[in-house]
Amino acid sequence: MTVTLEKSVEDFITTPHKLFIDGQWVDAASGKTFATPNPATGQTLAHVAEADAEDVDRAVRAARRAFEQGPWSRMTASERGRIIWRIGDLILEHAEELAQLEALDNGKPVAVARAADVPLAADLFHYMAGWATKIEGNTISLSVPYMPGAAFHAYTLREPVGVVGQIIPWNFPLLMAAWKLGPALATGNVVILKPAEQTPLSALRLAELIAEAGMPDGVVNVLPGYGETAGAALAAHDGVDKVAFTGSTEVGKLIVHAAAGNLKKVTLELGGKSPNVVFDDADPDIAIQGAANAIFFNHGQCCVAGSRLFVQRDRFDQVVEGVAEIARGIRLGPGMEPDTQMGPLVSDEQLRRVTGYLDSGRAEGVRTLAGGNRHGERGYFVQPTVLTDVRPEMKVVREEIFGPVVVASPFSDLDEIAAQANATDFGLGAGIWTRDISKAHALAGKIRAGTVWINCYNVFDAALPFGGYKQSGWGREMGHQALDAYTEVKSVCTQLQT
Ligand code: TXE
Repeated sequence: MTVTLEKSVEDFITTPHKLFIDGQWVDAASGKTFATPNPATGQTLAHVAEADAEDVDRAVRAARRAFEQGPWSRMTASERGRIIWRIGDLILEHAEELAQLEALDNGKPVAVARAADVPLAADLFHYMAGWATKIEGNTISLSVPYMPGAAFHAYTLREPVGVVGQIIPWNFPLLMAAWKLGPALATGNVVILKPAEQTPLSALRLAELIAEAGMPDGVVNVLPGYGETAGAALAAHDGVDKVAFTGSTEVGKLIVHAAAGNLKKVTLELGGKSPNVVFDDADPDIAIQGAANAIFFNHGQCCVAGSRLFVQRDRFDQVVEGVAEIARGIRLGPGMEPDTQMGPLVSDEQLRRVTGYLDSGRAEGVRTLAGGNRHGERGYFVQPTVLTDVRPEMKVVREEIFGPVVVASPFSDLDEIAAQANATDFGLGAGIWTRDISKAHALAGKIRAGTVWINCYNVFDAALPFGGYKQSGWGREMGHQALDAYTEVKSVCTQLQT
């Protein structure tokens, strides 16, 4: 049985998909389009206009006009906040349609998109709408040593950075668009958003909703296209003041190089190899379910996936076997089937990448407790996989796999596990499972990662900052911390003539 496709989804998929520039739907300057496949079947779902450097240039000019001369630049903060709030409302009004688009284009189960992606995206806009009226500077008292007796009135202003390029990945297409757009708009910036080439559809539908919410032309521009062309042009463009990127660490480094031309501001949310630590005093049932959820949620295609499972020695066999049992029982299928628990990976490329890691693990001598192979021959499915007998130098232990594959190792005590947890180039997330609060917080303090979950995992909230230490990135998304990356601080200093 398949979920009945909403009429609006059918209509949307079959209409031509163009670029959204300056409030208009336009063809790519080159006239080119690209196909976005349904990962459950490998068949083409839709053709989408393919942006290139020339389109990026057009969008940057439109965004600059909107920033400097358009109604957006004259709007009060509360008017801006109301539009952003309305975007959140429209996402909820079209929740089923957006969930189905995500399931079709990305492959995730529609139930997951309904429960997580869509409401989280709406929440993000609602949360950020509230911040629009709360962007404040400070007053500062000065005591300038070489100007004795002089009196000053000094204050800071928080101003938008300007034209922002945002490049997002395919694992949570709508939600990543929300994470990026929300804080940028709340602080008065204008945006050129490039969705991932694998999953452009929900961002295009979001652009329609943003226009319906009353957003002035040119404030949000959406340019589907490839990374090496449209993405690279956006990251390098001299008319762009800031670039915000979520994706691989490898491309993150290219973004930094590209941004150096005009020293645009850069924020990065990159890969991870997050440790998930189960102590022997943890409730085993809760920890087993938690460890499985940490790696298998979204098919392991989460930058924060709990992909390195560490279990204290006495409980190792029990916990790891428990996770393997869950893995063996997960129902794989197309995202649009209601009882699917895990869908396909997003693309043929990801299928090859993940199965390549499984081959490399086998060649290096790992033991496969569950899964270990591609599932079926149609679509991009991979079996949920649990690997043991791993060594720190193995590729499957060091590198981000970005699929439903966890490597499990035993540990003895807190000092040992802190060192093991930190033995990675990444620092995005971590999990700790224990009933001992002192131990939990002691370890939380030692782990070099942007988020530490205790007795839970994959808990996201618009108010909770998210981002990486080390090679997992620069800056934070969500929470009020996200606003810092989208504002410049201006100091204004007046000498009082008294
Ligand atoms: O990522 P890319 P890919 C990791 C994960 C995955 C691997 C490869 O390990 O297996 O990356 O995935 C755009 N200039 N993550 O190849 O290439 C691209 O079009 C500017 C972790 O899909 O980094 C897309 O919009 N932009 C991650 C975005 O970058 C470029 C989420 C991400 O694509 C570009 C996704 C370039 N030169 C993958 N090249 C996370 N942190 O959540 C590509 N892009």
